[in-house]
Amino acid sequence: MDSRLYLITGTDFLKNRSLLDTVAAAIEGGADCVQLREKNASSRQLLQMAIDLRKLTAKYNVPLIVNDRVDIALAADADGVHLGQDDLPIDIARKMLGPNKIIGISTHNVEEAIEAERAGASYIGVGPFKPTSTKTDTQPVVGLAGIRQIRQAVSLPIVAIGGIQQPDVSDIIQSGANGVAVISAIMAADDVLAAASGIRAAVDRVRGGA
Ligand code: 3NM
Repeated sequence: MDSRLYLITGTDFLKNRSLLDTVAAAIEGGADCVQLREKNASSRQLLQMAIDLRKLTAKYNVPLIVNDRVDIALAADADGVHLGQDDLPIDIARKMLGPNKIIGISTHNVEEAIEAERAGASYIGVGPFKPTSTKTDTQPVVGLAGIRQIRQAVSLPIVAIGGIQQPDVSDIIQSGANGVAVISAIMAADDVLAAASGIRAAVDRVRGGA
């Protein structure tokens, strides 16, 4: 699961536009993976959003990942789940989802990254890259040095996350991350398509043609 621009939803940031239109514009701009993450939604609301996003992402052939909720991922036939360190363990999620689904996990240091690889994660999130107000209970900032250390410790795809804006992207990819995950840089942008294509182009400039 080698994503270059991994979009995470955040309906709190939407300004008078729909989630589906916003995600579609981000995909048009170059997002190649979408994660449904809505901490304040009920199970029923999450399920509906997952079903709607499944239809949209299928049209673009982009994977859909559900944050935390293996049940919602299964019910909506999403491509996988993204787990936090306090969510279900990877081996249990794997049993529930079967061999072909994507399982990502948030990691914050070398030890967690090595354990994720041992447990069979498909990719790891590494963060927070910078301070962010989007998530309140973050771990200490990892910065470029943290990304480099984790890159040396594991061969899993790395998606950097946390406070990332377009000017950060080049250094992040040069430090060994495969891609970047963003919420506010895209969800809160005035021009979603332009924001996404700017970030995606910055990844592609370091990694080479997509
Ligand atoms: N996880 P934004 S930081 C969801 O460090 C999330 O694991 C993080 O939002 C981690 O792009 C974060 O708006 C928030 O900063 C990312």
